[in-house]
Amino acid sequence: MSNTFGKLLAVTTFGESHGPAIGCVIDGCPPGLEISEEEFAHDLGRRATGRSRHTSQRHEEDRVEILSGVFEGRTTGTPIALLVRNTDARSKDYADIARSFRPGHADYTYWHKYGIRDPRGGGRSSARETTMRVAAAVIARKWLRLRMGIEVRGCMTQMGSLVPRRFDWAAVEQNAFFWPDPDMIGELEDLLDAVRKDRDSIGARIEVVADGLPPGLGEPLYGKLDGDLAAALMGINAVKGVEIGDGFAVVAQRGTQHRDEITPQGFTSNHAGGILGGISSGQQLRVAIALKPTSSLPQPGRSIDVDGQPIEVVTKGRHDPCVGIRATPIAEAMVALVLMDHVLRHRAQCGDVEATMPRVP
Ligand code: EPS
Repeated sequence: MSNTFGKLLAVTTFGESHGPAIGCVIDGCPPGLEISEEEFAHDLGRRATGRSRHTSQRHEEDRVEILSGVFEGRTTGTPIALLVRNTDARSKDYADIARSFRPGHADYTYWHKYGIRDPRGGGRSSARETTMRVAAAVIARKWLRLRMGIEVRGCMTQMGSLVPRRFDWAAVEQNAFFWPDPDMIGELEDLLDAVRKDRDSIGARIEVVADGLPPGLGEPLYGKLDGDLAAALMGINAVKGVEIGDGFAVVAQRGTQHRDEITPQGFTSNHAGGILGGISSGQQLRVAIALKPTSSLPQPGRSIDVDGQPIEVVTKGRHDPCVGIRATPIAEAMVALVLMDHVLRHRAQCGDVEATMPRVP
């Protein structure tokens, strides 16, 4: 089973939602980066359950313990192991679905593939695993910021049919949805209250940008930056679509409209999303993901049990009416981890290449 991603910065996660703990091992982090357990709290809190009434009400402290790879507050270049203990699992909620399959959930395919599963909280398929991606990315984001001047940030840009009417980055961290239009928070709350009242769920779109990238990250064929970003983002639970730059809107565009013309003063537009031929152009990186509505629903749905008999499934427990609400820090994390991996890969092969042309701003 593939539980590791990245080449030179390789992150392996382990653990189940209702097991004693979840954790990760980060291999390849350069030595000398200052890091403390306290620095994980902010980003883990942004992703955590139970921090607003609009997400799952499971209350986890999500406190990171550093088990290895850090000495006297600095990374040593050896594997960094991080652990988060599970403290608020309520496994009895899952007793009824241990031998049946939630429609729209990985329960069904997992059972076909492995013939066994830990049904408690979704086991390994649970979004709880993303805690460790966000934890690993705390290190990647700090390294990218300090060593490269690269900043990664994201926000939600659609929930159901609601889209922001204006865009203010300063508003994003001020509300539970990571929403850039501060005047619309009431509308989002009303929508979610209605969805919850209907015992239903709803999808969302998240956008992530990265500023400060140098040109040259990524490779032309099998190591494309956009290919690795797409795989990393598609690897987040509930993601059904990934867009780079203008994404699927390119279908309706003309070449003269889509191409980003270059002048000595810089690019005149950014339809490509900062990647040309799999390699970063030095422009802002722009990606987006589509998250499906949560499949764990309190409303009965038709399914079968492990003997193939028809049944009605009702999911109990403390589920998110919109998994997209907690997906912004997760998407940022995956982008940061891919970028750090690619910076290290670029340094390894092309670190001594001297550009013979000026970089456009
Ligand atoms: C999840 C179902 C819920 C969420 C969980 C993700 O699990 P439980 O029924 O155990 O409360 O709370 O999210 C987390 C615990 C987390 O930290 O993200 C699922 O099915 O993916």
